[in-house]
Amino acid sequence: MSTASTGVDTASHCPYCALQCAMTLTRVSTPVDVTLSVAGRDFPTNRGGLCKKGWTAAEVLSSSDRLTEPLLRTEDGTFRPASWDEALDFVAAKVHEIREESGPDAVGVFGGGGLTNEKAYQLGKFARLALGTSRIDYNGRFCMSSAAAAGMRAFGLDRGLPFPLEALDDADVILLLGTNVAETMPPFIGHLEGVRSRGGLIVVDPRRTPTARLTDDGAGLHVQPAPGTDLVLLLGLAHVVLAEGLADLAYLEARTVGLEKVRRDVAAWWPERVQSVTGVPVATIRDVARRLAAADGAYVLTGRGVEQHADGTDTATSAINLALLLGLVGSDTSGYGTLTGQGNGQGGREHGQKADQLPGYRKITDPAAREHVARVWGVEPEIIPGPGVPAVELLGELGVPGRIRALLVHGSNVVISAPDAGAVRAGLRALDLLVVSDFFLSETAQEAHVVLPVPQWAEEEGTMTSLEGRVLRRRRAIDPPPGVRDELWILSELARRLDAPGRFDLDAEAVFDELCRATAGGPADYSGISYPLLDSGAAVHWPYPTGSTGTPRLFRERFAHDDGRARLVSVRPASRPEPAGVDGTLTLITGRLLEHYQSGTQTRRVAELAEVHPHMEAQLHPVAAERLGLTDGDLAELTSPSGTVQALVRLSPDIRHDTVFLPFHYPDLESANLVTRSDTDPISGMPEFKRTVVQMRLVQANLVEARNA
Ligand SMILES: Nc1nc2c(c(=O)[nH]1)N[C@H]1C(S)=C(S)[C@@H](COP(=O)(O)OP(=O)(O)OC[C@H]3O[C@@H](n4cnc5c(=O)[nH]c(N)nc54)[C@H](O)[C@@H]3O)O[C@H]1N2
Ligand SMILES: Nc1nc2c(c(=O)[nH]1)N[C@H]1C(S)=C(S)[C@@H](COP(=O)(O)OP(=O)(O)OC[C@H]3O[C@@H](n4cnc5c(=O)[nH]c(N)nc54)[C@H](O)[C@@H]3O)O[C@H]1N2
Ligand code: SF4
Ligand SMILES: [Mo]
Repeated sequence: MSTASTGVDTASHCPYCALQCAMTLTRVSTPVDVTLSVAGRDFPTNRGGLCKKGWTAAEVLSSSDRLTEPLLRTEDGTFRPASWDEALDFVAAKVHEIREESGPDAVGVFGGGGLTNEKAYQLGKFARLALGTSRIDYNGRFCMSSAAAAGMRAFGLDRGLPFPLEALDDADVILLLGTNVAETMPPFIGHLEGVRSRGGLIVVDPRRTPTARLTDDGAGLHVQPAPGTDLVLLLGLAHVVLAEGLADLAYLEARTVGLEKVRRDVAAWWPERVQSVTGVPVATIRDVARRLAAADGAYVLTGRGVEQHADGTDTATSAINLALLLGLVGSDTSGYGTLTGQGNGQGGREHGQKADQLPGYRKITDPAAREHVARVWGVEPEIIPGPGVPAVELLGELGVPGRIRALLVHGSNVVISAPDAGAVRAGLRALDLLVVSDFFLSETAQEAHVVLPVPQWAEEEGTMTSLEGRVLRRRRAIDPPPGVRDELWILSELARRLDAPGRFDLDAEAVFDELCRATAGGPADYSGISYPLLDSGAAVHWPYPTGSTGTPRLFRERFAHDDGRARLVSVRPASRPEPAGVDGTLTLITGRLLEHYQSGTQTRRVAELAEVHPHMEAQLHPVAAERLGLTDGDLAELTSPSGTVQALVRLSPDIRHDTVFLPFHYPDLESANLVTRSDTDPISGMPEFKRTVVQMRLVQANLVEARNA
């Protein structure tokens, strides 16, 4: 492990989202300590820009409540500090006992899309070899799973953006479906300036978000459908494209299969019918379809707003179908993509922390994949377990007799971020062993029997794969606090104590080299990549087989299916539960605020970010508020069959009358996931985060005034 030296600038990337803005980290030494300062660094994605979270990221390193020693739960329910040996011996003994009594699947692993490629890879290997469990999945299931499943079935490959972000600069039309990039990836909007100047930005969101407002003054169009109706809207757009002869028939003939079935599906969705379901006017539906078809360069991009639904895979599929009908995918000037969310949401879904997956985006059920990976791991293929279950199902098995008795969590705060969070917390409490590795006592760590303190982003080496499939170096710029140990070390020490077969290297570069070998020949092939290549500054986009120069643009000549063709997949709207609006109910949608990241473990600890929205606020239209007898500043509660959550009422004309919005970044009574349900998409396992029917009622009038008085 190298020791950071004073006065040296380190080139790295932001710890948070998948835009992975480039940063320069500079060590600042004072008589009492050494800290880092952050500056934006010129890079094709962020062009020197950072958002507030990036600017303040270094503060989280020196936060006073960093964990610096392992914690063990005592008989009376509190924590006491322990040595690493004691903590790891305890975990290994308990895991061993549970495995002996209940079999290897009684021990589960929950990973995260924020982990480096090296850690994600090692976690998957650890689960299969050291624990022998099939029960591993990760928070990317809550994030990218629907778009990934849709991409796999349409193109045979899932890379969020199959083109570099800079390509958007020259677009004439960009259709943004369910994403609020102005708050979730602020420097991204630099890439929308060109399309706005040409009047071609189209934003589809039930809320008039800061992103939707970028369409004002002739820059484009904001389309405001009822939540959860995007599938129908997209069928309507495809209907107009086919009915008006706007489809690229030569492209469809040469590069796709499945047109006839999709033609039949969309025939039933004429614009008037689509308007009655979505609320989007017929003229707008026709206008959007015609603009997309007429553009020289057109892009269709999806975000969580359309993907986090029980029909998220089909909705993403219908966005892909639209892009294929228009001949956009694989062109040099147009495209389709999904905006990956977490810092390593892309790499995190390639290297084996997913229940059904081996490194290189290989299928765990594929005998050839098992054979290849087993060879790299130095084991027999038979000892690699089969597929496990997706995240929500895995969390549903916690503490259930005959199912999961122990869980290891690396890089997720499920007590806040999983759907039906009350039930998840109860599941964690029913476990015989919960081990959480984190750098803070997150709400999930608070439930643990053992907490293991790990370094943060600027204290360790590794790689991340950004939203454009570009592999980036994360570099160590400062030493971690004494007492913390990195996850490669933790996994290696546990593997040793559990007598695991195979090697568990401590050094990130050695793990990366092994990862590259494990991915050779797989869909996400990293075999030609190395730390020296990344350190040279080369733009490295996977697939990057040995001897190649990488693939900034995918699908130019062929798609990844055996016949080289993309699939138009037939999708039909399922019959859905009654929409909100009856009996005074509202549709709750959940999402993000600019200032907070995910479960808020990190950003709630930065004063400058926390003070902007100290409490959860429910965005509500004045018309809905009047109907419910609520006004601005009231404390209200929202209730669903899952539970109840409290929020301050914030009146806003920027949301539909039938809809209420909550951010999910807060703990305790303000945790939005207390009311979301654990229903999932049958294909991807994605929870329905963006469509919960709720009742809303007053708890206390004028709380804000009362607080300020
Ligand atoms: N500030 C901040 N930035 C982040 C994150 C963060 O936590 N905070 N997290 C990162 C991660 S992991 C992710 S996944 C991304 C997510 O990035 P986004 O997808 O941009 O984020 P969300 O706020 O979840 O949802 C986007 C929009 O979807 C809309 N929406 C809700 N329901 C529907 C619907 O039915 N149809 C349509 N068309 N729209 C709908 C919401 O109103 C919201 O404005 O952000 C990344 N960046
Ligand atoms: N209602 C609702 N719920 C949602 C969503 C929504 O839109 N609405 N969005 C979903 C989405 S898209 C996502 S991605 C999830 C994210 O939700 P979570 O999975 O909870 O993500 P984070 O808050 O990033 O949690 C990361 C935790 O790991 C810690 N951590 C960070 N880096 C590391 C590391 O390298 N190692 C270890 N061991 N720990 C680390 C952090 O301190 C934090 O406690 O939330 C999902 N939940
Ligand atoms: S946009 Fe994302 S990567 Fe860039 S500074 Fe903000 S949080 Fe970090
Ligand atoms: Mo995400």
